[in-house]
Amino acid sequence: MPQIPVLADNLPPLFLDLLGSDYEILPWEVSSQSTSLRRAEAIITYGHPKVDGPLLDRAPNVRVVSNHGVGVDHIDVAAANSRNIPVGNTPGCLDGSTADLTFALILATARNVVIGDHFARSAEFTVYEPSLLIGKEVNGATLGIVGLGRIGKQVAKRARAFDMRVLYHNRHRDLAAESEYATEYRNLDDLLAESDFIALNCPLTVETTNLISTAQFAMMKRSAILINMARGGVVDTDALYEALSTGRICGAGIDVTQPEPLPRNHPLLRLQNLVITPHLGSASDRTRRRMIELTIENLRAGLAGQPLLNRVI
Ligand code: 8YV
Repeated sequence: MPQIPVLADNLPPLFLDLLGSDYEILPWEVSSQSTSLRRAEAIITYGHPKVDGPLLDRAPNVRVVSNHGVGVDHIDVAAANSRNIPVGNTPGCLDGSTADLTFALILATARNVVIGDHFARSAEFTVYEPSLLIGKEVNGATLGIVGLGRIGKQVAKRARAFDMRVLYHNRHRDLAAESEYATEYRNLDDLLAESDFIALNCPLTVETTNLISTAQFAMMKRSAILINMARGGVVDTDALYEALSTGRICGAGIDVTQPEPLPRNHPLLRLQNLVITPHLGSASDRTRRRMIELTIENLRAGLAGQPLLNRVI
């Protein structure tokens, strides 16, 4: 059987192992002269390489785009659908892992874990001093979740174990989730005003781009801590810098940025009241394996002309 040519970028050894020998992996070369694109029968997006209409026009044989991950803001899904190319993603398997990291950032930011780690290793730590690095208490505080989808619900579940009061904002109220996760619906402004911690767990869409900007920071408590596990584009980066550097809010924990990564000399990276991780939401061993498996299942189904396990519409 000849190998099926698949365009993909930088797949790790585990991905290549699980793919097996049925596929020829073509390098991510997408210029107008690209032979990879002309030959490819499928595309795997690993990381967030851009796939748009013009790229698909240069790839006449592609039958499926299989995305490793849930967020598909780097793929023009409408352009793919209009060319009858299904786009698959991997929802479900990364909710727990991403919710875990949401909590890691809540705790790290509130309780000075990173700054405390640096201090505890430094030459300055010579005497224990009880008034050192007093943080914000997480248990018993109010958490506002923006985006009570699969991941948001897992965050709500963890928050209950921390005895937190949980508010949420969604495009639509979700009465079933309100009773299952003991959450209370708020419009966005009220959620921002009432919450001690605000966790962004929504997708990046036209509606959520720069959802949190200067006006929204102005509504938050001065003691508030913002957590962004969604996409960098949900928060206006300049407004975030302004809010953190002027003390408009107390702190932020962010896993994603706009742009990503930030330029290495970006002033946000010098702020002590920011904890930042390099887009690690789903980066845990079991989850990553399952994401790869689902990406391959979608790929196989698409190539066979069968319905994808998870198709993005
Ligand atoms: C992945 C993600 O890191 O699922 C998502 O939307 O952002 C992450 O889980 C990413 O998609 C890697 O390909």
